[in-house]
Amino acid sequence: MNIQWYPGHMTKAKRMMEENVKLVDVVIEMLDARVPLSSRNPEVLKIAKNKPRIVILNKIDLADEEMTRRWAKFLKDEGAAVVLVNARDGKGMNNVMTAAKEVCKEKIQRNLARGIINKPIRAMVVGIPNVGKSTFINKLVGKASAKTGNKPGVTKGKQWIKVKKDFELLDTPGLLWPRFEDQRVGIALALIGSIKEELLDRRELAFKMIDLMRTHYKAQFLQKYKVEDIENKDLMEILEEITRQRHLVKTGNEPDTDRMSIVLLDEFRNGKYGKITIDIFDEIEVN
Ligand SMILES: Nc1nc2c(ncn2[C@@H]2O[C@H](COP(=O)(O)OP(=O)(O)O)[C@@H](O)[C@H]2O)c(=O)[nH]1
Ligand SMILES: [Mg+2]
Repeated sequence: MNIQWYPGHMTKAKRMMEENVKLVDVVIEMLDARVPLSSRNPEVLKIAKNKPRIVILNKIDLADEEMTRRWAKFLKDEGAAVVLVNARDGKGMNNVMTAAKEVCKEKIQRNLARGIINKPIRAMVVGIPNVGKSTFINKLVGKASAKTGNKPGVTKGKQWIKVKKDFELLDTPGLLWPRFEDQRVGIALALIGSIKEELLDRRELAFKMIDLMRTHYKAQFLQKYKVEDIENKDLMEILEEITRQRHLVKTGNEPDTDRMSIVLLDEFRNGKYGKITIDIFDEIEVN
């Protein structure tokens, strides 16, 4: 977290990943299920061009289930194996190994045909900051893991973690930079806390949040804040109204909408509105 990305960082991260990808059989791309598209870095598709890919939609406990289902289908149709997980409590983690074996089926068969047995599948995890890479690796590895260290034929300095006798993971995940070019993506990533929100106007984030909720998660929002005729009000009006409901006022009895914006973001990030997906499937143009 809190990495400032400069062009130099991106070049270095990309080069490192290109090196590491050569060492693995499968690339595990981690996305946040609330923002499957926004948390994606299209470079992965180029870097992992010829490798089997597993897409992990993580944090499913926070995302809208119907949306997650639709994104999963979309990603599958693109050619990846897709696994839905909650890396924090371990839900879905069992399916990761199955998916790895499935996408590496040909390789395993080729090895067998050549008489190569017991050669572990090797994988690496990649993703932008805060999608849950470390949590996922820790959960996958568990306590039984042992670092295998350097072995002959392995690039010096690379550490492999033995997950199972036939599955090894590169111990450091590949860190990808978020996409900054697209304003929509920037807002989505700031909402989930993946990029510094100071980079953006908090009020703008609050507006986005309110607009998303009144359009797609109205009941969940109205459970917390009572706003009459929410569809027909403008966003500033709604923000002021809920600020008053929260009794956040400045001197002169002015609603302190700046503070309310922070409250709103905190509540969202702490799951106070229930399961919410920010990347709405039908609304986003996929590139
Ligand atoms: N609710 C929820 N939180 C998660 C999940 N996976 C990770 N987190 C949280 O997300 C934050 C970032 O996770 P981390 O593993 O450090 O992300 P990394 O930057 O990609 O390594 C931490 O606070 C984790 O506890 C999940 O499946 N559900
Ligand atoms: Mg980490």
